[in-house]
Amino acid sequence: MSAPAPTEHGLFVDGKWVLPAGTGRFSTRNPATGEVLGTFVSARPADVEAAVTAASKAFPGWKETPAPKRGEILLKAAEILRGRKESVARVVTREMGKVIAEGRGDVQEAIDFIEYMAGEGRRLAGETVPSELHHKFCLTIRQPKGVVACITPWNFPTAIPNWKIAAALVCGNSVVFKPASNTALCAYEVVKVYEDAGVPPGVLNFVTGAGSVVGDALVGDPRVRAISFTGGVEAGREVYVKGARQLKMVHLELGGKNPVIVMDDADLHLALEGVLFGAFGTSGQRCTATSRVVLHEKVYDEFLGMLLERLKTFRVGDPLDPSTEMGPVASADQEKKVLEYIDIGQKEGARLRVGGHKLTGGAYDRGHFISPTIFETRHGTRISKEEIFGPVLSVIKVHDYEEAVRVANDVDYGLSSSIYTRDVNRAFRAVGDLEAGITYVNAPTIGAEVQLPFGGVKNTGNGGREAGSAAIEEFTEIKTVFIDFSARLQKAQIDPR
Ligand code: UN1
Repeated sequence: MSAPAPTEHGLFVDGKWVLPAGTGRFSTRNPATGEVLGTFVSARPADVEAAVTAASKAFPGWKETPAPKRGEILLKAAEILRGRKESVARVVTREMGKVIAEGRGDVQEAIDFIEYMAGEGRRLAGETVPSELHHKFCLTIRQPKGVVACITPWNFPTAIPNWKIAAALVCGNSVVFKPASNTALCAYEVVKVYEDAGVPPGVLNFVTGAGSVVGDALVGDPRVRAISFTGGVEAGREVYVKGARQLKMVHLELGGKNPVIVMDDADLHLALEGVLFGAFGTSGQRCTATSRVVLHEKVYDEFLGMLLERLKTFRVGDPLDPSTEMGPVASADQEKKVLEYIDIGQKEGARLRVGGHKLTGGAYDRGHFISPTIFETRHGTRISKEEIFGPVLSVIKVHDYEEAVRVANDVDYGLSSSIYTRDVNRAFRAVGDLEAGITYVNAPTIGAEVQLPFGGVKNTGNGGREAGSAAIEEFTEIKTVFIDFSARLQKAQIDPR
């Protein structure tokens, strides 16, 4: 039986799906099987320009739409996505490779956030403060920024686009959405939800293609007033620099090298489950993934032994099979990069304890499967400091809490962090001491909830946060308003006190 031809998906511009003639096409593939899933347009700069024009035209009407009404459309989108949860989760798993429970989690995170943002339609609060003068009101209101670009990665192909799109929309912005190419089908599903929920034409536009062409054209278009980007550090830096030339607001969410500190008084069984989930969940391809265990010397041998023992029965395979614990990595490029890092680790003298190779034979041969990998290494090696974005965990021995914190902090990133300890004083100290945007106590580095701000310090970003209340900061301008009803000229700072 031959497979059905993959469906061709267009760009979504001004409320219409368009397949521009004369442009190239690209396809997405299942990283577990190699199956082609969909074909998409490699948009040209002119196509991006058309999308920005549509968004510019639609902006005034959307801005004038009462925010609670915008929220209602979002609520509808959340309902629609909930109805499609299983089918979209399967698209996530087939296109990106995370196991089906995590595929469902990805979609659930999207639903949660859209719902949360729908409620913002009835808040979007400013502040009212006293004036130093008589008969004068001082207040702030929140206004949309205008046309915003949402540029998103492949590792959370429904959640992260929605973190951006739902927040941007409820705040009254119009959006041009550019997803990672290898999860374009997931992105298409996201756009369909908003189309079906009744977002007016031009308010949400969708362009696909290479970052170097499509992303570049978007970032360079002077009509795009803000850019929200999640991805790698190098691409993020380019977006930041290019956006800066036009003084755009650029929001960056970049890498991580997230540590779990396991202290000598930790519940080791709890820590074991947390480290495994943090390191090998989503095949280690989360910005929040646990890529280092900073392990107290007193429990070093015992905990490492437990990790190695548990990995003997760890099931890597078909991500659609509910009993599978880890699927493939997301693409041939990822596979190459992760294997290169494994090679680097071995060359720099780290001790490979388990894994360290591509899985082959049978169904493995069709996909990009890498065995869960653990290195023992001293702090300072490249594998202990650089983001790998794959199922590779570095275990580092430390002498005491102070050294653990020093090691945990001595990297260029600062997204997530964690400590396992039963000592409440130490736990609270760690909350203050760990240089990261997120700290967990007795829980893994992954699993952030949407109603809280998400983001990090150092090279993880440029200071902003998304999700939670921070999402409103990201997508609005504050207007400060003075209303003088004294019917005379009053002079702040100058009138007699
Ligand atoms: C990411 O990897 O960029 O906290 C996002 C988590 C998820 C989101 C991760 N809720 O792991």
